[in-house]
Amino acid sequence: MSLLKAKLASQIPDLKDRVRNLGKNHGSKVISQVTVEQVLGGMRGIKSLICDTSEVGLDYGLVIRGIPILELTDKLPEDVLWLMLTGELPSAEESKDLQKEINSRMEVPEYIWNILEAFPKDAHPMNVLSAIVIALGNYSKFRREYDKGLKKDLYWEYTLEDSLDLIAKMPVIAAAIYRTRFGKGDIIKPKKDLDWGANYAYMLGIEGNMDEWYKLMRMYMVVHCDHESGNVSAFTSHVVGSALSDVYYSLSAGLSGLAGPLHGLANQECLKFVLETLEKFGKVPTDDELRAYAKERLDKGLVIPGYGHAVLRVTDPRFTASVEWGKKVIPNDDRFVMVEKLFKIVPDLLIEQGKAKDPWPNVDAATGALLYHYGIKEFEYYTVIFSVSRALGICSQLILSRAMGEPITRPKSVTMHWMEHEVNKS
Ligand code: HAX
Repeated sequence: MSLLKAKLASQIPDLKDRVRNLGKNHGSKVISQVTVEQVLGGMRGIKSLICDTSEVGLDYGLVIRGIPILELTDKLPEDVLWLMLTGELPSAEESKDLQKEINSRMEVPEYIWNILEAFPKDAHPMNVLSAIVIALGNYSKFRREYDKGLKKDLYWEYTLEDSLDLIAKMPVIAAAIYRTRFGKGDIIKPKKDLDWGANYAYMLGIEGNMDEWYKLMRMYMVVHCDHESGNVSAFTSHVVGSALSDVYYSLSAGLSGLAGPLHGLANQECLKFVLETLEKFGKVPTDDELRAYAKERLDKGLVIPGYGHAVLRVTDPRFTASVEWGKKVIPNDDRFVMVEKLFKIVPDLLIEQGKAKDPWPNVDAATGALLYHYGIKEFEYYTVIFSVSRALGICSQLILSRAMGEPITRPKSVTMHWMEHEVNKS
């Protein structure tokens, strides 16, 4: 048994007890009320999900199991996976064991390469990724065992098995999508002696300062890995998983949500906006030029990608992590200079416009400039990199949800007529 599985097996009985006690002793306690505005406004702020892997404070951002994300940026992504699942960082031995476990599951079945080949050359990389994740589900151990009559107590074990299989294969598939889709040459196989994040960086086939590139990729994988469970991708995966669909179906559904421009696709939209601006001005524009250009965009009713957030009301610490990296390593790169200039200009413009509740940069505002510098210039690919990282959080949430024995998700909807009648009663 892997050390991670053994650790979870020792912790899960207590988690189950806590769930049972909460329901039994406090089941009718009110913890949140719902207003009409919240129903009309995308369910903002309604406390209706349990997620232990991480929490997001509106005035401090992402905290993973009690540790602010900026204190985790030099950790290995697999160590953060362990942290999300168990609540503790792993020892050196536990970390090595998890790495070994992941490395032993990286092989991708042959039929997946045929599916990859069959996609049209102009397919969006997220479209390809979502489809391939579903296709991998043919090997779901959870589904196979469920069909044989799996006991509920063991759901989490096979969800863990599927999750480790899928997490191991994500970078292999994602790198293959990059190389095939953008004519980069043959697919590169993983190296057995590299950690998960560095292996992904290696398989993309980038040349240059590999040590720095590996470090950047590990940091990227850590900062994008989770953002509690109400965001579109995690919530979608949770809902699909609650029907006992396997991890492959659940993650693929979540990634389809991540592919939306208001969510993870903002990652590509940000660099697109930066490149278009540089092209329009033929140089880094002055502050006044950039202010006028961004305002024109707002006046046309378009969003400024990388700014605003449904929960946060401060600069996203994940943006800060990328900017700190950029300041150290690529301070004079035009794309990075643009990121810093936008940070100086956009919040005031959004405040002046008075619509966005959060005028500050989010996770997506800076990473594109870093990836571009290291040679990943095809911005349509950026959300795939985000997805590889987000698989860590989404899978962790699914494993813990099964461990807690959560039931199928089924909120109540109401008709417009019911709502109008209800508000006019009082
Ligand atoms: N530029 C222009 N207008 C913006 C804006 C931005 N960056 N952010 C919010 N607004 C507008 C909204 O479009 C909305 O306008 P309408 O009333 O005309 O519809 C108004 O301000 C109120 O929106 P809000 O309540 O502040 O924001 P929401 O919670 O509804 O949405 C979003 C949050 C992140 C979707 C939003 O801020 C946005 O569209 N930002 C740009 C896209 C982006 O960067 N997305 C990535 C978010 C992080 C993430 O999930 N990454 O994966």
